Amino acid sequence: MEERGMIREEIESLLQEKKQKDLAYGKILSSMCTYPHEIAAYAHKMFLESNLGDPGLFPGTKEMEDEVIRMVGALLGNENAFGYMSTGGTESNIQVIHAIRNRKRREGLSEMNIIVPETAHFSFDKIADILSVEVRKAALDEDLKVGVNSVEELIDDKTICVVGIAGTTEFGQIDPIKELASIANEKNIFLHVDAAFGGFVIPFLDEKYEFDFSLEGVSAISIDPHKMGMSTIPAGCILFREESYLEELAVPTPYLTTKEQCSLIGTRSGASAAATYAVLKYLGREGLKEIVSECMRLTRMLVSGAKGMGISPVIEPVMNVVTLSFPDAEVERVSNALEDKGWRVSVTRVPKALRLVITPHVKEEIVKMFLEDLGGVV
Ligand code: 0PR
Repeated sequence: MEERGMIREEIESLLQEKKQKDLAYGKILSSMCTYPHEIAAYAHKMFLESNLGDPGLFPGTKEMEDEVIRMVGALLGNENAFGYMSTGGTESNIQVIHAIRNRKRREGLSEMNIIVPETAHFSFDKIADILSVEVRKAALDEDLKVGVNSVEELIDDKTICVVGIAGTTEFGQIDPIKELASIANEKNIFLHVDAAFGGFVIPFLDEKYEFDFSLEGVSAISIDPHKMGMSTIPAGCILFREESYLEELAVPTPYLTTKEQCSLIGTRSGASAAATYAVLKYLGREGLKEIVSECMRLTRMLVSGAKGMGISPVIEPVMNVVTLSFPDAEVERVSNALEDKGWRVSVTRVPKALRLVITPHVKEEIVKMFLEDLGGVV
């Protein structure tokens, strides 16, 4: 830092310069995030100083957080779910496993494992490291859903949790949550559903999937307003069916306005709670459904354009994620050539494929332009 500050105009031009270096979302097809809705940005700015780490000072913001948890719980089959707004899917996943780990440790278990699909997000690798639980990866079936038999084979008397994914990061696939829920019920194991991406998509698809608290065996869900919920970053939600699991996370906070805290982080953005509250109230289920329907229309348009060039999807898209198959070495070449044309795309691990996420900033003209460039490249 310099000894003397700069004038405002200089700062503004520095900021402009940096902003120019960032990419606009327009040609980004690799991101699960998008522009926040205008009303979310408005609310975020209005509550910039609000800190949910000390909610007694910001009771209005706290009311909005509680209302978000109620609205999102209701969307996911249980308006009486218990939880809080996290910084996103990573924190939510960590805290769910943290809660069940604490419960089992109190009950005297020392070695523990959890079972996640091979497609699980890398936040579960962080969990293995931070929480010292073994993370076992279950094999997939041919549709890239977790194989229920593989999950069952991995379960032993040290298994404290099974994880299913409702909207996998790489393929947008939905695991057979109903089958996982019946295993969880039968064996009395905690089932966590990672719906960080899918939570704001699946309820609005034409096809109906059972994946939420309406299934008795589902004990917890992660869902992220900062992905398909059109909110600002950072906004995640962690939801438990039973309050007692949230209490496993409580730490006493003697000198604050509240007696205890359950979040992983201390100081916590009230701005993104306000943003989420505002955008969910503004759009309602109808507005969210419209957004998802348009993403799905463009997803189908993209897939049929690709098929017209002889390129097949790895799976018929279930959600707004498209993965296109190429011979192995060809994927890298295609993805590099597209990047040279200004697109941002990604490549999946296994099977290797070109991955495109059709988030709300992806408009019809963008899909048409992309298909033209894809045609040129292949
Ligand atoms: N669970 C699932 C199923 C996810 O897809 C993700 C993130 C997480 C958990 C973790 O969420 P947070 O990153 O909010 O903690 N999936 C995206 C991914 O890793 C996140 C992302 C978004 C990455 C935008 C890049 C990007 O530009 O691909």
